[in-house]
Amino acid sequence: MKAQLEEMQRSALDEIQAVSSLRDLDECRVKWLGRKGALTDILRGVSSAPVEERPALGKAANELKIALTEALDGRREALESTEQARDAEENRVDFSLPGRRPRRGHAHLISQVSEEIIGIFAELGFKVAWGPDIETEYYNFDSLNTPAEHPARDSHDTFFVRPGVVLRTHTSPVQMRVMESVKPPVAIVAPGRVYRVDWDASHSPMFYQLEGLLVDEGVTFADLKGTIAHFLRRFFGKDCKPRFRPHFFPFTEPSAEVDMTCTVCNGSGCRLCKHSGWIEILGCGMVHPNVFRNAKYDYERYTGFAFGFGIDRIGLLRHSINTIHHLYENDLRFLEQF
Ligand code: 2NM
Repeated sequence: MKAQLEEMQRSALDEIQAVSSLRDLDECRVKWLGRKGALTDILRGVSSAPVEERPALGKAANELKIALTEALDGRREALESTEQARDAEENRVDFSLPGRRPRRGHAHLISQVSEEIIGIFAELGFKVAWGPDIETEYYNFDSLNTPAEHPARDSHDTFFVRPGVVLRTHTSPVQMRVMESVKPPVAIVAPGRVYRVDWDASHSPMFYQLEGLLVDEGVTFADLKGTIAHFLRRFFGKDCKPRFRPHFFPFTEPSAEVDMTCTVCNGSGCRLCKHSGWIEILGCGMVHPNVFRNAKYDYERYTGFAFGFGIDRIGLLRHSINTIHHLYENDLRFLEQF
């Protein structure tokens, strides 16, 4: 029996040393020390051995168990450290490699231009006001002195959501809503999307507009002219001059359209300005008393001016882009240039 134990120890130790992976080592442990393993068999045999041999046999079997356990643990440590070393080698990180640069995005041209315009008016004390894209006919037309039979209210020009509800055709309803909730003095700009049934080379059915409104005691057309002239010079450069032409809008009286000296030829005439030297840029006027009446403003006491223009159009002019559709096609080759 003793000889059998020694023989077993020899072959077990040989086997343990020969094992080359942690998984094989586990199998080896089960084979020798497991519940159905060789050593368990021997320990069971101890009880059936002659009484006088039992203590020595039991001791020898325990020593064998300790020896095998130590050998397995030692082998495990050795295998673990070589596997770690191999792993570290295979997955080595080269800290000298240059990092991967994240692709940096940027604001869309329209966002850039509107932020810049808002900034110029903010310097003059104008606050920004927002309102819903879906508006009632009352806020989009009636409250702004635009009568029921006005051609702009036709379904050929205005998107109707349902009777009495439209996609706003300008941001003036925002200003109407502000006047209803704030007493003068008021100085706001209302930027945002507007919608018109219009789709050709130079029109998109959705585009961006910015409208301004200033109401206080003693506001005159001279204040309007000065404000517009200042804005155009700040945005297009100090050589840019405005020209006011009489016009008509239902919500202002008097009203004007404003041209500015052509950004391409600086007034001498080119294709962009159709050889006139001027480019139409915005509409404006003194707020109509009927609009003030609808807002419950005292139109004997207060006067105000308002203006509006297309943000897209101004962005195109600034960058000499020829069609509005580039702005909405989301072609990165185009957008990345700004
Ligand atoms: C324009 C031209 C002229 C305008 C009028 C108002 C309001 F609400 F005060 F009546 N807001 N914006 C206005 C006036 C807009 O855009 C071409």
